Amino acid sequence: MNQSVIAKRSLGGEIHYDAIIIGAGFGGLYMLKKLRDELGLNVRAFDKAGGVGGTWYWNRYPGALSDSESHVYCYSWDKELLQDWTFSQRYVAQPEILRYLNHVVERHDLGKDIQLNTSIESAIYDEEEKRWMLSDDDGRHYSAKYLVTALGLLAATNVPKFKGADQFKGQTYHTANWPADADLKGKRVGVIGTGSTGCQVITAIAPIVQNLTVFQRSPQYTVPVGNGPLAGETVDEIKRSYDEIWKEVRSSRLAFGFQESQIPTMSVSDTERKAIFQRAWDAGGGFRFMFETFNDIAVDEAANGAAQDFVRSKITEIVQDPETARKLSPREFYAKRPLCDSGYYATFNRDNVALVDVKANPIVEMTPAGVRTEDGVEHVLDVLIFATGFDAVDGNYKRMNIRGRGDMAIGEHWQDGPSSYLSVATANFPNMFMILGPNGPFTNLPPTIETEVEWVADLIGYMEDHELACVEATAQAEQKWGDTCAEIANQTLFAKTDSWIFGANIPGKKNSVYFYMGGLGAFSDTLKDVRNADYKGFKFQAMSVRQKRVPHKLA
Ligand code: FAD
Ligand code: NA7
Repeated sequence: MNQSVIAKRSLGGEIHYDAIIIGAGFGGLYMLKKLRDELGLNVRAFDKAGGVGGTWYWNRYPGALSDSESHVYCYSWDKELLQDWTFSQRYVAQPEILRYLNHVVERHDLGKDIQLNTSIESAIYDEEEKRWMLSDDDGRHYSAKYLVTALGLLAATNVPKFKGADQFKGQTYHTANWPADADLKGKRVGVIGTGSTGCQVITAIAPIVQNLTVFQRSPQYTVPVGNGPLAGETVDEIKRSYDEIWKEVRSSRLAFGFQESQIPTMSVSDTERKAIFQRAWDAGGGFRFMFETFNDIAVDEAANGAAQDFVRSKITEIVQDPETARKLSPREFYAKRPLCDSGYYATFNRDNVALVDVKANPIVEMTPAGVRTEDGVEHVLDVLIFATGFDAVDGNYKRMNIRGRGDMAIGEHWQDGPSSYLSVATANFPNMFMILGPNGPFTNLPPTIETEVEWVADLIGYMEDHELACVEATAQAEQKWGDTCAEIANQTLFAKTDSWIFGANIPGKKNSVYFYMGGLGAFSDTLKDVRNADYKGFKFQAMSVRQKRVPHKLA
């Protein structure tokens, strides 16, 4: 932006916008498009990253892959792009998703309104001005009537603290902060963590490193991903059917683009059940295995047990060493985010891969040479990879100084666990709209992101049309939505299993409900109902005469 424009906009030292968006991933980019090009607002998006893409900018570790199928892991709103762009595989790897998002930015000329390498440190609501006042890590100040936080659900890294961490002389990398110059070829490498990311990185690097030590705290159920190029006819068929595909996706529970099963697991014979699991195993896909096979794996213990038994039988079949197979076999519910992989269990048949069960034999410290476990063994390493996941959902909110009405910090407002009204708003934080805020749908995420962005854009449009100064969720509406989310989540086995989905992966984090598990279709219906009922659960304030006379809106 040229200096004279900055000077013109800078009234009290800050640069004024109608709306500020934090985050330039799937959510922030679409929000920018909607607010700028459809509502005509003066908008700025910020990201601390050096490029756009969010998740796909940061997670550059070997093997990083979206396990949502590529034709539904994209935007649906640019119909021409759906026809023009062809993903190379059924599931696409990080570089291709990043290329796609960069292409969207270029195509819609979004870049000129995105400020990269800028971390927003604080966002404070000025009740008198009815504006958000923001500061970045360089001491610059901004203000906006609307604040949209698209901070990412899985974006605040979790780096567990180990005694002696600063003594380690080798390299340490977190998968979500992967350096461009990381070189693992021929190195002695350790990986802590066997979640989705751990499974991907372990499988990808095993063939190139000298030796790999996997520090596993919890074994995982994972099924083959079944990746590969899409046949030309399949691509043509998808492109022809996109209207129906999105309609189905948006009204489904999981938004993954497949028919969710209606059959209870125990309604078929043992033989038939195994055949259904086997077909799903052969076809690939973690969410498909859990939700396309039967309709009750996530809610019924016996059904869940059948799925567990099937995966455990595969581990025994694949892994040659019985002790390694035993360690790799989970015993708890199959009720974390369902994983899929490109040969994870078979990786443990390699001579250069060792598995350390750190539940039975915990890491006691990091040493200058590597990692020491309780049995006294020092695992000598050149590189230690943290595939230890994220402080999910509210992590990035707590890392910023966000203050709403009465100077209330968001951490204080969420001291009993994060909450929201419809995932997009929270009481006491007027004109702040969250994309993928707490208690949003647990789904393939781009369709949920689009649903939330479109709804928020409608609400902002409504406010502009009606000359409203601010909107805020009521505490009662928020409480009721939280109760609904808890009621649904508590019917699932996910609630009985420790993972990031319930905040159980971070020591000291409140184990509570972070998602609406009623599905995207039902969520969208609720959003429509709320809008049609004059935004019930929200309260509005009209603009004062002064606010009407001196709008901050600048050409
Ligand atoms: P993000 O892409 O996370 O973007 C948030 C941005 O906000 C980041 O760039 C961050 O730098 C920025 N930011 C945060 N705080 C600040 C601040 N204070 N100042 C400035 N900038 C800030 N989802 C699926 O549906 N299917 C998948 O297969 C899938 N695979 C995944 C694999 C991995 C390895 C990971 C980590 C996530 C995966 N996800 C998947 C989830 C993925 O995060 C979402 O699908 C989607 O990319 C989220 O987009 P977003 O815009 O909401 O957030
Ligand atoms: P996850 O699923 O949270 O996995 C993190 C892994 O790291 C998991 O195996 C953890 O074991 C392990 N972990 C975490 N802290 C420690 C410590 N202190 N010691 C040993 N092991 C530890 O994160 P991912 O990045 O794999 O995936 C998150 C989502 O991002 C994923 O679902 C995709 O949507 C993308 P635990 O299971 O807690 O015992």
